[in-house]
Amino acid sequence: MNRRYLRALLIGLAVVASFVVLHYGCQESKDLTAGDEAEQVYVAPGTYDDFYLFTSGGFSGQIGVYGLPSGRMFRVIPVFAQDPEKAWGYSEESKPMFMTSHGFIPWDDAHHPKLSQTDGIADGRWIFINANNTPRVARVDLTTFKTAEIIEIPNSGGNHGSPFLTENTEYVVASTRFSIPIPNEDVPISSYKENFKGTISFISVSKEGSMDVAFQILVPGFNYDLAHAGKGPSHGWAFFTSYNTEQANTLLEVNASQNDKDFIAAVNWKKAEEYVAQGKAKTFSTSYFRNHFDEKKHMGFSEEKKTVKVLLPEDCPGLIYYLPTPKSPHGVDVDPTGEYIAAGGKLASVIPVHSFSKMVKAIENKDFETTIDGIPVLKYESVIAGEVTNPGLGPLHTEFDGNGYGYTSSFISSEIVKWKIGTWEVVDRISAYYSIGHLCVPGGDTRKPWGKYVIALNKITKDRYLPTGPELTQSAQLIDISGDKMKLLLDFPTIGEPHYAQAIPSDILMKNSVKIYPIEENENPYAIKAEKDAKVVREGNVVHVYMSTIRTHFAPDNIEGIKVGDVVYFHITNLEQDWDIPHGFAVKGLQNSELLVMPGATESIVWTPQKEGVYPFYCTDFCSALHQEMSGYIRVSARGSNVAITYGTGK
Ligand code: RUQ
Ligand code: CUA
Repeated sequence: MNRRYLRALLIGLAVVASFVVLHYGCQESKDLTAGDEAEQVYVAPGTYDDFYLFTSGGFSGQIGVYGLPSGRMFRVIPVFAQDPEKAWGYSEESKPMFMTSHGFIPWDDAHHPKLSQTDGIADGRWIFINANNTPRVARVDLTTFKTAEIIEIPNSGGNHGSPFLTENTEYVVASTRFSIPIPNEDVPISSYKENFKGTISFISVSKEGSMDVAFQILVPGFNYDLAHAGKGPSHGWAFFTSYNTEQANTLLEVNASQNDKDFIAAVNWKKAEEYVAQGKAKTFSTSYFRNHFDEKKHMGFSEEKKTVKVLLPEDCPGLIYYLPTPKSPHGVDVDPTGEYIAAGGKLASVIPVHSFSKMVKAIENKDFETTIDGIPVLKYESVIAGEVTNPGLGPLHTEFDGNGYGYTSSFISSEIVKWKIGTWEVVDRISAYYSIGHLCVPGGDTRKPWGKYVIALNKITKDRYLPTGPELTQSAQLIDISGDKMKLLLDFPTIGEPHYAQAIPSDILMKNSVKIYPIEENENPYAIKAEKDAKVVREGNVVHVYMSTIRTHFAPDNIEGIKVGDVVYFHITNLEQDWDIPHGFAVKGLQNSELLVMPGATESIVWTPQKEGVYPFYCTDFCSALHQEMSGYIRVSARGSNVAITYGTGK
């Protein structure tokens, strides 16, 4: 057999083999998809072993992505905070994502990640998270792990009770933590009781994910803390805790802890939709921004909105009721059946659990204690299903396992308490290291929890890890809940302060992961599709550099004719069409961050050189064996010089 023949035979075999692989590969992924959908609907607790865990970064403003059960961190998704690693908030394309009615805001405090749902089950399309400080909600696309949209919430004093979702992601709900004058105006703080109000917002989410503030409800000036929407029979309702029903405006630790009971506000949002359709909403002028990132243009866009619809409870009977709830409640969590509504009364000695069906009956019977600003207050005895006694000190949040148990975090006694729905008895407890805030059971706030683990999200870790100066790490702890007794498996440090976290089986997300952006679909106005299109264009003081990257060079890599004080835009298109081959870009003295450009994407960054000389630039991502060779020079001449623009690679 001669050599050439052998080669042809081998190539032939390879073609057949790859066809077989491709063919059966496709076949298999088809079956997998169908299987996953079926499992997602009929899932039993404990079906899945591996999960993605999304933790809020708290004061870091980001989302952390971890694997479970390993506890290993995979990624930080930049959301409300600038991230120089990925140029998020530094690149020209991402800057619009940070626009608000207060201008460009490069930071926030992100608390509660929440996976999108279909039929009350996490579906893996998106994860939402709130900005607490300058009220906003972000939507992150889970095919790219990238922030896709950020909407500002008008008439809000702090967006803590957010972003909780209705069963089919019809709405993201949000409530204001701090009451303020609405519309905001210059009044004495001591006029709190007359002038300050709260709002509850319903943000609609379209099929494609785009958000809009559908309507708000103006409510008495309490502090609204957390929320959860109903599910199953209670679908159509949403529940919001409140504290400071005393309406104190100073020394809240004392003055807002007077009343034995505060309220859970129960909102009938289907009724609200009817009232809005009937034209019962008032139109308030305001200003808020909606920013979205266009995946084809690889650019963010920002639009300002000027009005919002507001419903007043006194005009809308049946819209909202108050459920008395002991004492300064924090979390409010709805069990998988949708019947029970558990509150975490920070200062309460029990966990009060309300019954949805009793609430409906109490409303029918007009079992009201009183009415506040048009909102009927139901009688506690008429709505309470049971109280979990001895729940630990400072109960905050509850998640469910789908097997009939609730798990409540108790901050002060630093433990997780497991209790039985229906009998309300505590059946197990486990210590957390230390000061647990939120906790997360995979799917633990949905109609079909996946169970298996509970993750404790802890604020304080003194004596647990190596010291790191005055501030120590926060941590998560992985606890097995598959047996009768909770068992600690693992603990691991987390970035930022983890408030809430959500977990989803890895199977659901993995198959949707985007690997590259097709270069032919790149619609960025500064993109170039081939090296031959690279160019440097001067327009007065402004210079646009249209540059490409591919292993392992830039085109162009030598640029001359730039002058001191020019405003130089580098528009970098990464021509790679291979998974996990980003290229970076950094130039000496750039008053900004690097760029890290994904395969097929375009990003831009601006530089104003201050001094003449020659400036190296290079790729920051170790992309191949010749990564160190991936570099170039820019010559910067004096302002008045007549060095012409020239550029090229390999000349
Ligand atoms: S809150 S514990 Cu936003 Cu409970 Cu953090
Ligand atoms: Cu491209 Cu290193």
